Amino acid sequence: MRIYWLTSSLKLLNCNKNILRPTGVHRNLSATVQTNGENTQVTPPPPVIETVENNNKNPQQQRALHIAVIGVPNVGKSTFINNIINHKVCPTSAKVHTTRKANTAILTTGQTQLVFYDTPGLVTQNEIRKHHLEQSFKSAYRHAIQHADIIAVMQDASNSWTRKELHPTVLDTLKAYAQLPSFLVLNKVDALKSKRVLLDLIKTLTNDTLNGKRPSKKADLPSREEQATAGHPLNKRETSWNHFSDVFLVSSITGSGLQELQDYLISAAKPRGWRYAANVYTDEKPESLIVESVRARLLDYLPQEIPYNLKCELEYYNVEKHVVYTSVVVQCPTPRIERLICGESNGKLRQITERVTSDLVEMFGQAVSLTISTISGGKKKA
Ligand SMILES: Nc1nc2c(ncn2[C@@H]2O[C@H](COP(=O)(O)OP(=O)(O)OP(=O)(O)O)[C@@H](O)[C@H]2O)c(=O)[nH]1
Ligand SMILES: [Mg+2]
Repeated sequence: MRIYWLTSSLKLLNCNKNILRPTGVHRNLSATVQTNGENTQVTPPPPVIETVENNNKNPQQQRALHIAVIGVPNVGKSTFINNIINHKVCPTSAKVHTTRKANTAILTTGQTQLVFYDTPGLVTQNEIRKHHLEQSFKSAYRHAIQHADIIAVMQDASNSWTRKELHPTVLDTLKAYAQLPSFLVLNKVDALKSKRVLLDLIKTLTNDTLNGKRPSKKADLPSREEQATAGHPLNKRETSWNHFSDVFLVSSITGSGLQELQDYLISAAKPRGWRYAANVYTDEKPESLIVESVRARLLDYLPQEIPYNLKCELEYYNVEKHVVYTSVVVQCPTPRIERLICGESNGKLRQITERVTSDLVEMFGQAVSLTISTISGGKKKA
């Protein structure tokens, strides 16, 4: 098992700027404009990114690795993926449950294509019920893992309440897919006052299997009976995993440690044809990225549970002369909540709109004209 320390602060961002030219989300799908309930097909927008220079067009020489990134809500999975591919394709927010379905993010460099599956935070059935989450929450990460060659388990190293234990949902997932290799990513190390806790944390989470004496196959996992006779009471909750092949310490925000992780994944890639063209960063539809970006910023700007009860819908989407024109409607359950979103003289809504617009400009690499309107009790307010 290897551990990767923080040695390469911000290297990734600098390095990738050379590999990937200024970019946006590639889309070759025909856009659908919805106006007054009618669907009109419009010409697909031109690709908005420059093609990454790729000298390796021969599929025989291509390599690829598909990585499922899993972890409990808010550990930084989406931020990590955006920064490791050096491109914003996954909406993020400071609140939990920002990602609601599996998103794909792609990095193609040299001969290798890395495909990351961003997943919703792992939740129990009880949490799904309690927070009115869609059942797709569970199926989304299953879908991601089923398509993955390797699992990245992300843990928030800065959270002193949760960092010492792998959540039961994470362990259940690892057990269910024990045939897949996995590695541990301790994220948010920038937020730690002292890095001294990290070594203990690694020992705890890996069950001190750093000395290389760990079993590597599912068949090697001890049975419940063996655990009991080995002095592990059956009712003792498991909180660690013996089978991580590596541990990485990263800060997805500063980029620290991401270059090593990228190199590791590139070296683990298998000889295999690429699933996506070299100039594609996501297979997500732009319409869906727009709605998810609005939703993510509403989570940031509105207090407590309020944003979770809002419904966002795309009203219009079109690309003309390299400008994305789009509008999103936010359905509010009550006029009071609508007033809260709009703020005095619509100041808050304007702020949210500006913030989402700059997110979308970053995503698409194109000018964006966005309108967000609110609706409550059937009355619309732009
Ligand atoms: N300090 C610090 N904050 C981070 C880091 N990575 C992510 N965050 C913050 O953590 C919060 C959650 O980030 P996300 O990327 O949305 O987390 P997530 O795991 O995708 O969350 P869900 O989609 O809700 O499961 C955001 O406020 C991020 O800015 C990091 O390395 N350091
Ligand atoms: Mg997320």
